[in-house]
Amino acid sequence: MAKVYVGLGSNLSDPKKQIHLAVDALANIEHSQLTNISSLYFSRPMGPQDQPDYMNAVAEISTQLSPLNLLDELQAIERLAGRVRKDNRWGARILDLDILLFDNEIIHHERLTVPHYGLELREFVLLPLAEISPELILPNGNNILALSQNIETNGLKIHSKLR
Ligand code: ROI
Repeated sequence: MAKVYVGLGSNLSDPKKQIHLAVDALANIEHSQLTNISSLYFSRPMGPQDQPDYMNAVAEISTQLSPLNLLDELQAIERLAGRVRKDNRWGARILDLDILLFDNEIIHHERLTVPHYGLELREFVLLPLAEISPELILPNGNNILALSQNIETNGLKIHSKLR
């Protein structure tokens, strides 16, 4: 079983509902278990500011799937939520599910880069991650708790519990 961390984000179509539905969908992925979930966080948009505020969370999953098979499952959940993948890398989205960490693996594939490139730069990833796994060490040796304590919080706040 691999221990995987998945980032959840939404800023369209009732973001709170989108994250709740996504958590239920994550709990139902085959050959996998949802083992932990952070609180639901309210966050300001990173990137263009002319888009709604976000809801973000981080889930911990144990899986027997390969990284690319898990990616397929996550993209299927995004599609079910109504997400259309187009050229809006920095724009608003109904649901974003990102593989942040996959055990201690370093993956460079055309479809998938792990650890996620934004992991150490994003308060809306580091703080939820530190909430559920403060002892976590990244493949490059960096410590999640220390990173989360040193990042600008940019108005990030806990909105509610998820489970
Ligand atoms: N900003 C926030 N606050 N949360 C996100 O999940 C998020 N996702 C993105 C970009 C557009 C970079 N900004 C974000 O993809």
